[in-house]
Amino acid sequence: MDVKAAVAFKAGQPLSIETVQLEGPKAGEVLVEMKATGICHTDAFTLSGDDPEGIFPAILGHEGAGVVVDIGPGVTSVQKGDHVIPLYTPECRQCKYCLSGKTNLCQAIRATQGRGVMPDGTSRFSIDGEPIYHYMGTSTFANYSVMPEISVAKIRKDAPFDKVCYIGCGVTTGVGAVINTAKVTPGSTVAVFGLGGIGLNVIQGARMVGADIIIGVDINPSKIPLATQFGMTHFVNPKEVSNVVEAIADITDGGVDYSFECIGNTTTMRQSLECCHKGWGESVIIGVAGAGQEICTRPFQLVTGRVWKGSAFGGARGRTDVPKIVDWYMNGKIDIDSLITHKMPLEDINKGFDLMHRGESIRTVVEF
Ligand code: NAD
Ligand code: AHE
Ligand code: ZN
Repeated sequence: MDVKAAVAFKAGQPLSIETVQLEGPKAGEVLVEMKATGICHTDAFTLSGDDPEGIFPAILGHEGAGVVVDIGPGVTSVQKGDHVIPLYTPECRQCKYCLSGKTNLCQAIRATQGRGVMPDGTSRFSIDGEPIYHYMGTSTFANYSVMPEISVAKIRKDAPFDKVCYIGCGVTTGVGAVINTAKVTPGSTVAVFGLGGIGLNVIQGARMVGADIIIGVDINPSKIPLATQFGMTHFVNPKEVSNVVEAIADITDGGVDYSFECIGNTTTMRQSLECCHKGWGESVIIGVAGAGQEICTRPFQLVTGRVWKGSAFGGARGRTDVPKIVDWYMNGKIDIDSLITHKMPLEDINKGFDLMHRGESIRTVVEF
């Protein structure tokens, strides 16, 4: 079938709206009619050429919501008409990783997903017979996309697509990092580096679990009002203090219990470790850094009890946890609406990237 997609032909170039041919779902796959997709900084990261796994031409996008309109042979967990959120972190419930109970990083299809193809090693997208690659197993910047059955979470039908698409990445990543990865406890002190689409969800997660002090760190002070609305109690602008780590230590009597890096900058990653309290503070790296970049600190920081860890998709097991987060939204436990600052049709998707780069949006949602 012919579908409409925003194609990334080359790193560093704007996306191009194209008619693309899409093959139907093969065994174990589903065809999803995309209703809405968010634009995450990771899409911009890959488009920039900084992603070691970036492949072109490709259809980016990994924060979608839609309806299953066809299923391939052997599909049992979803049927036509089901509403779903695509999962860039699948949940097969059978691989060593899923069965470990220790991680959400299902590896059942990770190798082919990273090469931009379906589990059988081929792409379903093409233009004039030339393959267009998938992205993160989801390719949500297309009005139809094919993905493995294990890469969709079935959700309730009354949830609005234009809001819950954000649960496909940003909401789950931020809230989940607090709950699943750090397991922040009531009364804790927390620092959040980067008050964008991820960091604000870390803040709402920290407030939800009862953190006492939530310090936001950002070079863009226009983020202050929304961050405060979501639970930030203190703000540190790195451009206005001589030492970010000391500024955080001053507010918290020596350092925070938990910090979260939501920027993807190796300097702020180091600060996020070193602003943690001696003996127990934990720093969670969420931000994604470019090819060849490395983090460093004095090993003494770890010897003296600080912990450095990372979080992908908020430690969430998608098929199990995503429907619950949709319920949290529908029951008013979490706010998504305030974070969706812009909406536009697919034709304008490059404007969404521009808004992000200028720091003027939190989340732009494309509606099909
Ligand atoms: P965003 O662009 O919405 O927000 C980034 C924020 O960081 C902005 O508010 C910006 O002003 C601020 N910032 C930039 N440089 C800064 C600096 N030097 N010091 C302080 N603040 C600075 O991006 P986002 O969508 O929130 O994504 C944030 C990061 O998280 C990206 O690296 C993205 O790739 C990554 N990410 C990771 C996961 C995961 O599962 N680990 C999931 C989603 C996104
Ligand atoms: N491809 C990059 C890494 C990108 C990355 O870390 N992706 C996150 C999700 S970001 C969503 O906005 C992730 O889940 N990583 C785990 C995984 O298996 O990809 C690189 O450096 O190669
Ligand atoms: Zn993302």
